[in-house]
Amino acid sequence: HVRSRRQRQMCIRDSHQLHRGQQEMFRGQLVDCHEVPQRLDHVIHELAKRPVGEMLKPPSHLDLDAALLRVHTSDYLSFLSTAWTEWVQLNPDNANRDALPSVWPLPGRHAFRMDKPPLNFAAKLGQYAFDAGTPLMSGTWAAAREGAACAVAAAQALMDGERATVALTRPPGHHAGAAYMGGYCFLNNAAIAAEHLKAQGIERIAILDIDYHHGNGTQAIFDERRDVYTVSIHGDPLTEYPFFLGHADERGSKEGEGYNLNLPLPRGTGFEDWYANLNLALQVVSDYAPQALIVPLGLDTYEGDPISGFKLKSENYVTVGLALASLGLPTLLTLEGGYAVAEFGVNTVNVLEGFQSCR
Ligand code: SP5
Ligand code: ZN
Repeated sequence: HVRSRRQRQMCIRDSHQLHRGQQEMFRGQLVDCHEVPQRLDHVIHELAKRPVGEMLKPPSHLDLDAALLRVHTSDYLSFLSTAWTEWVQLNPDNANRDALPSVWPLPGRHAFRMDKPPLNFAAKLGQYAFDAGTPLMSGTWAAAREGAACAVAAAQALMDGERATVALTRPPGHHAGAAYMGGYCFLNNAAIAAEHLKAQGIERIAILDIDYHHGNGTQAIFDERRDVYTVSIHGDPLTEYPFFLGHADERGSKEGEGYNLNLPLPRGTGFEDWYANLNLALQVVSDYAPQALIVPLGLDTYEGDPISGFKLKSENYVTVGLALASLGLPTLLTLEGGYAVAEFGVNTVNVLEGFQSCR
């Protein structure tokens, strides 16, 4: 069990720079990637000005493969580990192009054979990616692994008594499922952190996802579980990405029934309504009485976000951080979306400062 809390916060940073996609497919056009390395550079720059805790790198002795296998399937991990090599083997010119899928089996629909996994790499990409907006390039696997290592290290630091830890993850993770990538995500860092806590003996964990987009991967991973309560506040999937999951009537399945909560809100929602929903979510989390809280933190709820539709202002994020801290739980944050690049650092550190101001 988690030992005595220190009133400290620790940030763990990755070598995210290795992942830099060029373009993503959007409505028939390739457009410049929104999920760019400069995002995290702004956070690191802002943390240098307004430090909230130690900046550490994940230790090299972690058993990362074991941690990844608690969440992801071995066939998906082996796909990711060889994806770039296989992409270039398809055509040597691919060395200059990001890998994006262009054909999908629509799993769950009749007629498509899911029992004959294709050997062709372009088909494999479609088997493991749910959109064409998530470019995979030469450094993606290394960066995603390092990000996941940060999540594990942040979880371990909670076990060792930190009050709060932040895994400065890039690429993000909450759209990634046990066996799929998408939404700029490859490895589900929040789920990996949760499973590490579980493996260390923590019995009840709440995951409160406040990215603009529904945390479909995290919800799916814990759908049938009651030991990890998943909650997400997000743009209504009737109109907002990822569209095919995130409705209010999804309450969890089997053993997990009643242990998922979705709070979809209309595009255009401002801070007052959003914050009322945050407080509702916090009450639900508090009633569950978890031993730890994991927050997939997206800053794409910001009014200036180029691909999202909520209207939060920079100063609101201080209030958000304070509200998260008010639960008094050991808390781990992972970085998710947020595409107003210049403001991403300030908004992120506002959350962390708000959190720290809670006594
Ligand atoms: C982690 C995360 O926040 N993932 C979000 C993935 C959203 N992908 C779809 C984005 C659609 C981009 N729309 C571009 C509009 C340009 N005017
Ligand atoms: Zn998002």
